[in-house]
Amino acid sequence: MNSPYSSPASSSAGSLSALGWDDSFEALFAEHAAAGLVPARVTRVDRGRCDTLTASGPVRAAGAAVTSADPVHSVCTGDWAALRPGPDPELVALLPRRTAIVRASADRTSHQQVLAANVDSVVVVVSLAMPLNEARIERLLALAWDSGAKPVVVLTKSDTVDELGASTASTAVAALAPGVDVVATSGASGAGLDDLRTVVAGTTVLLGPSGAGKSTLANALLGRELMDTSEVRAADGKGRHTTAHRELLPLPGGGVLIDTPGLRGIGIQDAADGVDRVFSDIETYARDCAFRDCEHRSEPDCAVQDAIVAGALDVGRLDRYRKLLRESERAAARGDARRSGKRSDEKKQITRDLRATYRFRNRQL
Ligand SMILES: Nc1nc2c(ncn2[C@@H]2O[C@H](COP(=O)(O)OP(=O)(O)OP(=O)(O)O)[C@@H](O)[C@H]2O)c(=O)[nH]1
Ligand SMILES: [Mg+2]
Ligand SMILES: [Zn+2]
Repeated sequence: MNSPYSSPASSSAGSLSALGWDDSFEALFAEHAAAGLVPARVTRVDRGRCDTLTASGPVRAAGAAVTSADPVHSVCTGDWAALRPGPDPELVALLPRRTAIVRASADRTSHQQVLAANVDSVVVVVSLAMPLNEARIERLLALAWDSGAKPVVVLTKSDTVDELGASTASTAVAALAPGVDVVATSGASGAGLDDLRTVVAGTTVLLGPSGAGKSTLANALLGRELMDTSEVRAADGKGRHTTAHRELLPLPGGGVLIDTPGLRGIGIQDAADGVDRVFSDIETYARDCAFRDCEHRSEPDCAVQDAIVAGALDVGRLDRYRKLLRESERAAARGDARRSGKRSDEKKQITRDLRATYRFRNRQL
């Protein structure tokens, strides 16, 4: 990979704000500043070492002090950290995360994994060259909503379908994503990139399966070939997991982009709020059901079943909603059981993280 950091930072406050630093982070940092530490945004974590960007340029630092047995409390791409400068730079603390994209870890234990921290926009990347996978899009949107960031769906590879194909896919995806912008782009031709730039801001993360075109889109937005890409497999159109690390890269017009490795499975953690946002169309119908606790199965005067009969709602979507809610509830129960057996200082940390998240959400409402 080429170095994305060809020009050293000039004025420190200016360069930090292009990376997402603001007054509220500054206030949280006061204690660290008084201790002689400097703010650093984590761009990549690799076996305990962290690449960061600071006001005076890139710094590679030790991350042992910000790595914990529970992955949710370990340093992650997008974190703001307090860095002790010097010949052996070290990250000594993490600022509370404003948003965090958290999935259930792949092994389905009660552990969770943070995919990216302090994200403002989550781009769910969907390839137009592959059949639509509704369940995957809904899962990614649930993670995105639950993080507190703004979700956007990008349909990539628009050059591989005709106009009718693109508009049919857009309509189908819009029905899965109430309240979410859906933008068609082509990393190959550059089509749609300006539309995308108008709907994302700040820190933007690209999420999606391998081969969807995340890194190609990243390069198009960066205006440089910074991320490696490779052909999908001819046999089944799946990607080759080319991107192996989450990587934060500054965008030319300000703001930053986080490219991520292709997601294999997307386990939902305790994300009931996010799930409800994704399926807000069903929630809206449900308000007109005769019974407040209607399960939308065979109850009389069920507005959700009426919508299915009228062709306004796909029965598959109702099934997927139920499945995600169940998964979220099970994850919540596992998390409760695990947490109740943990040391109290860790509980306090979790509460602090949640409080920070909810403060941000309330500000957004
Ligand atoms: N025709 C066309 N091909 C594209 C477009 N975007 C990506 N591709 C191709 O799709 C393949 C996969 O693209 P990548 O950008 O590597 O996909 P990725 O999502 O980063 O995949 P992983 O890193 O494995 O997760 C490459 O061969 C790209 O050239 C596009 O807009 N149009
Ligand atoms: Mg990639
Ligand atoms: Zn009902």
